[in-house]
Amino acid sequence: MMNTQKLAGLIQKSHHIVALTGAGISTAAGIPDFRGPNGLYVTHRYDPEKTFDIDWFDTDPRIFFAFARDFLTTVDRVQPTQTHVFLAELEQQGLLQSVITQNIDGLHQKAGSRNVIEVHGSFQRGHCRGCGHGYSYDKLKHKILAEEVPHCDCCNGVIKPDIVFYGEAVQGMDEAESEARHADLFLAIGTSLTVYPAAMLPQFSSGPVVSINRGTMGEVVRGMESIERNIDEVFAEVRSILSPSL
Ligand code: CNA
Ligand code: ZN
Repeated sequence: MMNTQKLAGLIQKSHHIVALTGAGISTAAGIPDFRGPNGLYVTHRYDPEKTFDIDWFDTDPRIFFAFARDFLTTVDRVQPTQTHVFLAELEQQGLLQSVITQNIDGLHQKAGSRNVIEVHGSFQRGHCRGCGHGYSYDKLKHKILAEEVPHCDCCNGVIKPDIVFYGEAVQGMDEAESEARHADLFLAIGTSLTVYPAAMLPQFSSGPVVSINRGTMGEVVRGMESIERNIDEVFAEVRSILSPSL
């Protein structure tokens, strides 16, 4: 059975830790996930199948931008969790090489992580669906908050943030796969491992795979061990085992 003592031991002897994170790492910061007890699939505050579907976006973008206004306002005022900070510390110590994230909340960067592969994209930029004109975060955010649907200055087309919708190709997958193949320890944190192809990444790992996640998971990765507990509690324990003085 995997526990925090064993996990701390694995972290200590690894040099190329790779973390794959999902929405569960950010729930403690106040951002709802999809499939957790207060997730969007449960509360139906927004319907993820419509909100993040590219065909729905092109049919009626108001559904997505209602969510986006809410999300951007939330993200601006939330702070990274202890676990985001811990992963940034492991990177600074040279133990962790990269964070592959399915999240679009920017909290890894806010916590100080440098090598972040955002396979589902981010809000940091946007592009016009009509003419392809690029928009910076500030410009995009201003338009999202000011208009029901943000329109392009050049062609009046709809501007879409560069996040990956259902029906669109994921980003940085080659790099993510290569990182996974180099991993001597692969941590899947706060992800139900149900969204493909990101959910395939653990199986490429050269080292042990440990999932830190509560709740129902997708297809089991062969040989994966799990700690089914609260994420911040797990990493607070791991951190105090590794550096008892902190
Ligand atoms: P998911 O399918 O919602 O899974 C999250 C998992 O985390 C669930 O199994 C939860 O039970 C578990 N969980 C939540 N909180 C905790 C906690 N404190 N301790 C332990 N376990 C916990 O999310 P995935 O990321 O796997 O699904 C992929 C989608 C969700 C990605 O495309 C994300 O972009 C998308 N998403 C991202 C955000 C964000 O950026 N913060 C928010 C909501 C959804
Ligand atoms: Zn345009």
